[in-house]
Amino acid sequence: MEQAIGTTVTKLIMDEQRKQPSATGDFSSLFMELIVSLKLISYHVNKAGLLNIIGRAGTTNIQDEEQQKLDVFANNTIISKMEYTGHLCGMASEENDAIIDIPPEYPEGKYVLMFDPLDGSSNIDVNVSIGTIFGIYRKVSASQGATLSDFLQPGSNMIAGGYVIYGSSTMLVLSTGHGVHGFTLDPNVGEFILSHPNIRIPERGSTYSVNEGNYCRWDEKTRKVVNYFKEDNEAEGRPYKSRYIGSLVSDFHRNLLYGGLFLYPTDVKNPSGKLRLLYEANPLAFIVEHAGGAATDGERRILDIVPEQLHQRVPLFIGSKEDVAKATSMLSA
Ligand code: AHM
Ligand code: MG
Repeated sequence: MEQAIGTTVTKLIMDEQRKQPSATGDFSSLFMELIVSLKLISYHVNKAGLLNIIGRAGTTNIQDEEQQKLDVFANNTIISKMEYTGHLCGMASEENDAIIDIPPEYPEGKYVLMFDPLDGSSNIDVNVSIGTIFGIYRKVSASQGATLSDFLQPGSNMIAGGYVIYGSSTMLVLSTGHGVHGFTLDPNVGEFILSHPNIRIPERGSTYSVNEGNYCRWDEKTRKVVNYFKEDNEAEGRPYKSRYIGSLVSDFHRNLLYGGLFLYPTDVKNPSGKLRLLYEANPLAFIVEHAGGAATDGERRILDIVPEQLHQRVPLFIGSKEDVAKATSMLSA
């Protein structure tokens, strides 16, 4: 269904639900609650400086309440807002070592939620845009409660994924498998309003994004890939521009809208890459593919990888289809 500018995210979710006659409304209801937690996080991120909640956990505020770091606040907000919905059988967060079970006083549901509550949180103190990344899957195990197998699903099983960027405005970018839509939070009405319907990433970009400070730690193939995009070849539209914020959601969001390649390859210090498969790579790969782009680990499609551990790291090459294909083919040559 074509969505008009001004549509709320609630309407889009309801429309998607009605397209599936067997839908019970559980997913819509789950998602509505997730949106509330994202709005709460946005509110706190925006007033972080004012409330003096930036900085270390363990300090006390004027009411003698314990202050929380923003990433702890974001994590607790999502867990406490989602655990009682009755739609989840468990959660996994970048901030928690183990699976987060649903407390026994609440009913369990048929979905699992995996999330990075506040990605790029080392940038909070310098006012750089940060984000929340999430993916929702169906429970696959038959047992009561969630088991590890419910979380170690390939990203291709995801039924909804996306992120929120807390930038000059707060934006939610979402896919339920039918295109990618961007919603901007209108702070006056407190609603995410459709501002970027049917986002498509350009087939090829003109920007590469990587922490080039790691150059000395890369292998020869990775260096060649980056050198390729920096090479002077006007006929082929190179060199590409270099843009690296160091905040994955921000770097990804820019490349999604303008095109380009983001890479966080392996290096001597990060032999498996730095970014997390479940909480970072998979949801962004889901978004980029539904927007016409691609994501690999330098060899395999990210969404095909069957995770072996909750906090598995993965090298990530993500963005415009042609740019990712070029990098991947150079790496596997
Ligand atoms: P985090 O999940 O602890 O915030 O770390 C992930 C962040 C990403 O936002 C960003 O792309 C990357 O780490 C930056 O790493 P580096 O500083 O090594 O370039
Ligand atoms: Mg992160």
